[in-house]
Amino acid sequence: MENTLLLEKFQQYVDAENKVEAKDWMPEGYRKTLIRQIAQHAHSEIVGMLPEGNWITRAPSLRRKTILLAKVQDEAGHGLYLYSAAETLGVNRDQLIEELHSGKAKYSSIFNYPTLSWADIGAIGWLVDGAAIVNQVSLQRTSYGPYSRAMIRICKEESFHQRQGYEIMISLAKGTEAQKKMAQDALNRWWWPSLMMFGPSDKESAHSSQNMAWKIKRHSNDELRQKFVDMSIPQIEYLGLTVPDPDLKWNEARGHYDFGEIDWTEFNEVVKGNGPCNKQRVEARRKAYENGEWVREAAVAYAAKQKAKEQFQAQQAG
Ligand code: BYC
Repeated sequence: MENTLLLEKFQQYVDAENKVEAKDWMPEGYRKTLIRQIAQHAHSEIVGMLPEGNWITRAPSLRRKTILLAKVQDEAGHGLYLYSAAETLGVNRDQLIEELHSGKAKYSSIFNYPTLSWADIGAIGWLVDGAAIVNQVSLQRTSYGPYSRAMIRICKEESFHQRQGYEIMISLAKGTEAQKKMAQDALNRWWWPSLMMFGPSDKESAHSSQNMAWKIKRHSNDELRQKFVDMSIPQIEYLGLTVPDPDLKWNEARGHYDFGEIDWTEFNEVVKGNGPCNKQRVEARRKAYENGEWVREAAVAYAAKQKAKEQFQAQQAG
């Protein structure tokens, strides 16, 4: 049982908009939920490299290829900052990776859908990174210092990702009839899964109320989802594409778009591991990890050699 006084003091500290740092006292629940969320976020960045990585060899021009390569590489970097942020909470990175490979750890549902055409790369940059930014801009103000600082850095890169995706969509939507069709097909397939990225509705969200009280989350899942819809509709109109939602309409009284019901059965199935690509994604990560064994061994051996060399030099000097 945690000391009530400590809990109250912690709450006051967070309420005053102070950042919690790694060495500060924190409630066990705060630590646990942060490890859960940051690890899921790190895994999402790493697994998220796969659907786009699938198109690096087939990008339609050298310019598109170099941009896509840089973007996928950025996602790896985001994963690494986030694993480091999780480690500040006392968890071991190998354990987190093992949980991803065993299927125990979650990662964003969005990465369990296939990339069937080049237009999907545009739709991912525009919608998936776009949804991620809406969520992550809000997380820049999260109460845990290392997570908040990682988010500030990540958001800068994500906004470039979003623009390059939208630029692909503009080229396709303003291109030939066949290209416009590809763009519409990509929007049709990525729209609903992008809305699902924000998580279950506020009524169903298990962690929201405690996480909002601790200021880990600054806005609810539904608030952020609404923001994303409101932001995306004018962008879709500019492209001359159609939103795949017959119930979408502007609500003057609310000052927001109303939109149709998300298929929560599909969302739950994908989160449970039964989406179109879940097995293939985890398998690809597991294989990549096994193939990288020699690199890890070499890095550890090199670090040990350097340390021994430094010790020897220090002895000589002393
Ligand atoms: N998919 O109580 P809730 C990127 C889980 S990657 C799967 O609302 P919470 C990019 C949730 O974890 C960006 N699972 O939870 C990379 C919880 O499960 P557990 C990824 C989901 O934490 C490459 C349960 O459902 N962004 O940018 O309060 C290329 C109940 O949910 C999902 C992040 O990870 C989902 N969509 O809120 C391109 C953002 N939604 O642990 C782009 C950081 C929910 O109880 N994470 N679940 O078993 C968050 O902000 C929050 O964790 C969430 C969920 C809003 C996602």
